[in-house]
Amino acid sequence: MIKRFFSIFVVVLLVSIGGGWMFFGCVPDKEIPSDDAVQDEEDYIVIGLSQIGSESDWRNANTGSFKSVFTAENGYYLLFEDAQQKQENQLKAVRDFILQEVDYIILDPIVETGWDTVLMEAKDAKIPVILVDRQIVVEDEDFYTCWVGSDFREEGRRAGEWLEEYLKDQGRQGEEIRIVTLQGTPESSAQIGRTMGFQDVVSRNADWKMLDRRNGEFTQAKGQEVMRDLLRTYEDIDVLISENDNMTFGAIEAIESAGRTCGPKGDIIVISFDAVRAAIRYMQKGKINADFECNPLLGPKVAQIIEELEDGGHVEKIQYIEEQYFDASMDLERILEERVY
Ligand code: GZL
Repeated sequence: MIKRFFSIFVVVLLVSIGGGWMFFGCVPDKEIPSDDAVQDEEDYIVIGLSQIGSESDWRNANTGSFKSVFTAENGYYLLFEDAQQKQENQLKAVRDFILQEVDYIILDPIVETGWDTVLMEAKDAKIPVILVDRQIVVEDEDFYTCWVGSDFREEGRRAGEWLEEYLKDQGRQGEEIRIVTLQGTPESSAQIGRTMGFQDVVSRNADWKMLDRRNGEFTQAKGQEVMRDLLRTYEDIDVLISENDNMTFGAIEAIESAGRTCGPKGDIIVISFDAVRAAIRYMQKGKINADFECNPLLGPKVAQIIEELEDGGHVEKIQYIEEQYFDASMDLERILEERVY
């Protein structure tokens, strides 16, 4: 505890003396209570949060959800580390948190593998690890206390089932349907689950042809670049499956630059994932047919879990967050009014 208090004190001292350091990025992004708020670190539950990056609107909403909950006013001291989409930065962050003897580690693992050693170190240090959003594959499930997030495979299945119904309504049953997919970060559980879930439905539709699946890295720039190449490679694409909205935004730019059209009145059906506000606006403009929500607002649920653990309670190992989907037939203006991200 002394070591941790000293390190926290040093960080607060550095920030208060060398405020200018913040402008040069010398001090990592840490939620530091104001001086008068930092009485005794025992007053706070110290959280180390390793976040993947800031690659998408979804990710920023996810980060915002944690930062809005883990505040000094709510009794938390948050150490936040942005890994810039690199697993090695997450491994370093977790080890830093262990050295600082945080009370809890929250980890959003960029990919599913490569976590056993660092999680064993956290377990040896008796620091509970709560996994959020993406999932991992480890040799010992005791390496983490619980996981909170989305059922990615179910998201993919729902998208496939929606397309089945849509094609039926359009009178296109039995027609050959040529599909391409923009995938998210390879080996991330979001990519694996969405791809597998949609494939579950493809495999029962003999007329559906999956022409290609390419990595769009969950970013708008890569999504546009890859979609441009797919349009040059395949003449008559009927459906785009895009595993997050930011890739979809890039793909729509590529489709329109190629003189093609998309959405309910276009020649390419666009199905996306995340359902951020900007995507609902694209849907209002008639450019996206359907969007499958991936709820980023995990902060309150994780805080509830920590409170249960603080009270010595038991928590479920796997905790799915509620999700829905949206399509162009719905009252999108009302939906936009209700959505917070
Ligand atoms: C899914 C999350 C994915 C989002 C992308 O839970 O991990 O990462 O779908 C984000 O927008 O980049």
